[in-house]
Amino acid sequence: MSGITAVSDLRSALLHIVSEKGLLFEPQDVAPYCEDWRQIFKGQTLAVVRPANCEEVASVVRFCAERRIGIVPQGGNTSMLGGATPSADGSQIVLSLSRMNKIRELDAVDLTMTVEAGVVLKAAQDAAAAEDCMFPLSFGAEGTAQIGGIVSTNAGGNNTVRYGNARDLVLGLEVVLPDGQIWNGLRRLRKDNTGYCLRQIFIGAEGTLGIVTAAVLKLVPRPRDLALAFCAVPTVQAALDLFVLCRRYHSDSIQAFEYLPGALADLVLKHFPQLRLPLAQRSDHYVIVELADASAQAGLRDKLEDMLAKAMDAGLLLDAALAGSSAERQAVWQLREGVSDAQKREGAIIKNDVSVPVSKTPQFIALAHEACQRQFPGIRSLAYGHLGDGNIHFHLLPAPGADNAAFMRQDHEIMGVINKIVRQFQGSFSAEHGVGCLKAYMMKEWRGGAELDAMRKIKTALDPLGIMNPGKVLP
Ligand code: 2HG
Ligand code: ZN
Repeated sequence: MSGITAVSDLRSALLHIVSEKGLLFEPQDVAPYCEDWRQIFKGQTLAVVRPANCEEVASVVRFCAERRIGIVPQGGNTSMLGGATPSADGSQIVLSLSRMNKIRELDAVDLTMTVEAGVVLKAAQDAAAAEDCMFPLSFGAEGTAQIGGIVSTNAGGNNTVRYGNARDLVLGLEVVLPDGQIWNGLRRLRKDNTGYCLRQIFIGAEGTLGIVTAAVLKLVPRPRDLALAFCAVPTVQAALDLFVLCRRYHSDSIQAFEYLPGALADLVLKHFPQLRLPLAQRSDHYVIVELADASAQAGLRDKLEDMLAKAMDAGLLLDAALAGSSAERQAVWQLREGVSDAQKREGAIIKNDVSVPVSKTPQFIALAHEACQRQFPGIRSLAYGHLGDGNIHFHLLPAPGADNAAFMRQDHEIMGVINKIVRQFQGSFSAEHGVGCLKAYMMKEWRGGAELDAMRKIKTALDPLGIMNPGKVLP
């Protein structure tokens, strides 16, 4: 059989499973699914398959297992690491979950919500809010990222400091296994000690062990009182000390504690001139602190003001602006969440999403800045992120006037410099974005020996044919 006939046979077989609405193969239709949003990975695909339900996903998987075709699951395509991009040889299919976007159930007593994989995070948040609840996961790409991808990368974000990451917010899963069996683990139990905790194997597996088609998410009561301050602080150490102070007085209320260097705020304001710095004076270091409470009478604004006064007395604070309305609060979050897009507009960028023990963040940031300048003079380094989780996004931009392509070719070398320091603090090279294909080569060095061996055994046991998101996570 010729290659062309084989491909058209395959497409008609897939068409039989998912019908016309569920199959794309024209170059202009599949193009958006073949490139990541950062535009650093470009693949090709046999077809983009968009099943309407779990049974269709299972049939597609069974079909691909029979023919040994690699399957690349894809949600909102917001992976930072090429985790959802097909390979360049065009031998794989992209399995998009975006048509599976139903909210199946929401129970305000159980504080649970059962959603399909293609539900966009923002839609899940809105559905929870409509029932006076909150789904607390929140990050810049929430208008695009989908639950399946979020679960599969164990996404974190701005509220992890209080509510944990995806792993902590999932009670149950529905997964199509690599042999096409459907595992219905959509239990919404707070306690369930029946053997291995299977769902946790799929959370963060980036689609290499099976396809998450639905999840039971944990909700919390919707906060009725919120207080947010945008603060200027003298140093990163002061930012950390402010976090510790805040935790001492308000450990139950801290919902977000974010660090932003002045240079990064400048960059966001450069690319989004409609945004405003909430303070009269520029600073080299900013912190966003947000408190939240389910009670409308929690008096959080006064509490936050008191705490900031203490911080000022202790020399930890230069200035602070408290959001006086929800519009002011949103404006601060727009500034924070504009960071990824502003960096993309700026041009080439090498990203490190690392974590170290919270106490070590100032030291880590200082050492990493120094090492970068020493080894790549003129390079621009920007460290920011979820200080309350010890999760720092340490990003590198080329020196002004440098050649972008040549800079990007140095990515392994540059990431190596940062990661050497991360190791000094027993940190992780991936805190919340996953491994994808971009960082799979690091797994051997960081998770070698018994740990990688166990991971490989799990992979081989569940996916002996190696058809699930090949080339991702494991080297
Ligand atoms: C954030 O914290 C996200 O804003 C994205 O994790 C970070 O653009 C990035 O790499
Ligand atoms: Zn982040």
